[in-house]
Amino acid sequence: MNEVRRHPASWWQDVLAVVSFDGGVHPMAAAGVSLTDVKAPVLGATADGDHGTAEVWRLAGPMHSGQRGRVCYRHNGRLLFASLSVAEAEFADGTTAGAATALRRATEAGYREMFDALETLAFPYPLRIWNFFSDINLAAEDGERYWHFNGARQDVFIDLKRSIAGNVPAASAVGVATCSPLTVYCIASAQAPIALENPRQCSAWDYPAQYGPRSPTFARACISGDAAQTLFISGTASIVGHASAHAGDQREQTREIVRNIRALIGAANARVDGQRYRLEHLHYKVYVRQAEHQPSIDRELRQEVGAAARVLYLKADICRPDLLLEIEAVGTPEPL
Ligand code: 3EB
Repeated sequence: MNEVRRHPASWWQDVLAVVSFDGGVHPMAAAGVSLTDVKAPVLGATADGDHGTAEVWRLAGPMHSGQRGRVCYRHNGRLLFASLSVAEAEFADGTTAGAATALRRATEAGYREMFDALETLAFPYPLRIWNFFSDINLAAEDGERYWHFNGARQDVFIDLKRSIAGNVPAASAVGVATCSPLTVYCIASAQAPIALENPRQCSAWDYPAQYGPRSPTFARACISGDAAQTLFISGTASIVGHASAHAGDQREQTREIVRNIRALIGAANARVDGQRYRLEHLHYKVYVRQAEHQPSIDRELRQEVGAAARVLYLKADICRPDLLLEIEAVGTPEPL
């Protein structure tokens, strides 16, 4: 973050968003850019002069910032970044059995506010949504907390007459430390994206009921509908078909994930002219369940993506207990 602080005001004009994962003190609100803070410890980051350990999105400014209820947003007329945090405690009804009910209510409130802001601001299409909440694998009231999150998220999509299969946003949903609020942030557009699925995987909206009574609502990847054709790859796990693969083996899971990401890059390249997205040129974020696995995951990943690729490692829980890591990616196409 020290690197981020050094920039002049002109640099900040082109900053759409900063997401901090290290929990440090960041006196950058002065620059007019609100900071999204996620309580996921950084386990490693590629040395990068501009970004350090934060996630920084830069686009051509000028930017416009504001707040609507809990939602902080900033946009350049083409893309909008929006984020919010909701404390589950706000929705607890006083009984301990409320553990899942409070998460459901917080998720519903958060998603309603988020979509309301996107529609009012005329960026109705979320391209990519990031979700963080605590104790994702914990059993609570007939099912894991992730299942409750899925139910509440899908309820809001249905209620707002949004599609729950096919044209859905790319996403990730991972677990952070106990007592952290639900934090959701997204990148949204005025133009519909091209949603992509992975031929090696069952679509998440078609998962069988063994993974929860309500399916997760996300696409495996999408390409922004504007001229930039930015590729957003959702959190990608070691899942083939609908089944988790290589339980207990983080190296094999990493290799399976790279096969999934290669398949998604293939699907993306089939939708643009030429082989324009390349594994070596994407920016990666890796969620690692057990910190001690990071070095071996990094070795496996580097063999595939190369030493130069930008990779940020965060400690977070993955939504199925048998999954040890999940990898997301973003990239722009090579010039023709
Ligand atoms: C999976 O493929 C792994 O619930 O939004 C990946 C991406 C996963 C997004 C979500 C979950 C989500 O099912 C988990």
